[in-house]
Amino acid sequence: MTPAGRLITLEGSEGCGKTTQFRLLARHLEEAGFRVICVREPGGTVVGEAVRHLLKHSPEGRGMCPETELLLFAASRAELVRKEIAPALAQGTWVLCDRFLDSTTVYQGVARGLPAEVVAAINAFAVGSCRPDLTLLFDLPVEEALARMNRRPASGAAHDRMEAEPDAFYARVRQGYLDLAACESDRFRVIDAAGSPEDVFNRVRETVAPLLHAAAR
Ligand code: T5A
Repeated sequence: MTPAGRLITLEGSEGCGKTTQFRLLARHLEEAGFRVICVREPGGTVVGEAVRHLLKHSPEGRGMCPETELLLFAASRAELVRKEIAPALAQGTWVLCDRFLDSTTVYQGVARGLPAEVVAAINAFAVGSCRPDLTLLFDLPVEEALARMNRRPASGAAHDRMEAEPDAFYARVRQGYLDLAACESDRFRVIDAAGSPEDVFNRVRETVAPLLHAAAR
């Protein structure tokens, strides 16, 4: 029987550098001999990319209510799990996912203030039995993360709907993640995201080493 793959999710506030680390980690896993697919949320499927556009960029998405936002993120995730993540894991492929259900717990639950039990129930419906084996939380002070976001190359510099919140929103996101990581410390590893991309990746490499060694045995 093919050993199941592993699902590693990367989380953190905007500008924390997780997408940069996501690419470095994918290369590291491939060099270590693992089959890997990389997906992102919202998105990663035809339906999911259309939902992403509506959530982030489309003028029609402006002013949507938090409940709608929650359901759209969950819809994108339900599609991604069934079309990409679960089939890949079943074939022994490792899956790296740039954001997953913890983003909803923190952004829509903690930061937008939707009831935690509703968010948990919708998350559970969206993912079924598909849960991350490991979640890397990239933690950075809000001011530094926003400064990185503002230094992005011109092509990506325009702020989308989700990036136009007041600083207090991102402070709630940061604290929400740290609280969640403390509650689910078996699954979460908090990575200090300060320093150069290489410095941060050295921390990532050390953090994932036990999972890689266990899988290679
Ligand atoms: N969302 C998502 C919800 O509200 N609920 C949900 O359920 C889900 C799934 C997604 C948005 O949707 C929200 C959260 C988000 O608002 P997205 O476009 O996918 O939006 O954006 P983010 O995931 O937020 O990603 P970003 O690209 O904004 O930030 P990253 O991935 O944290 O950072 P990265 O790697 O792109 O780096 C940002 C900039 O910093 C530089 C990079 O070169 C880049 O310019 N950088 C560094 N600079 C200095 N030192 C380092 N170590 C650096 N690392 C990267």
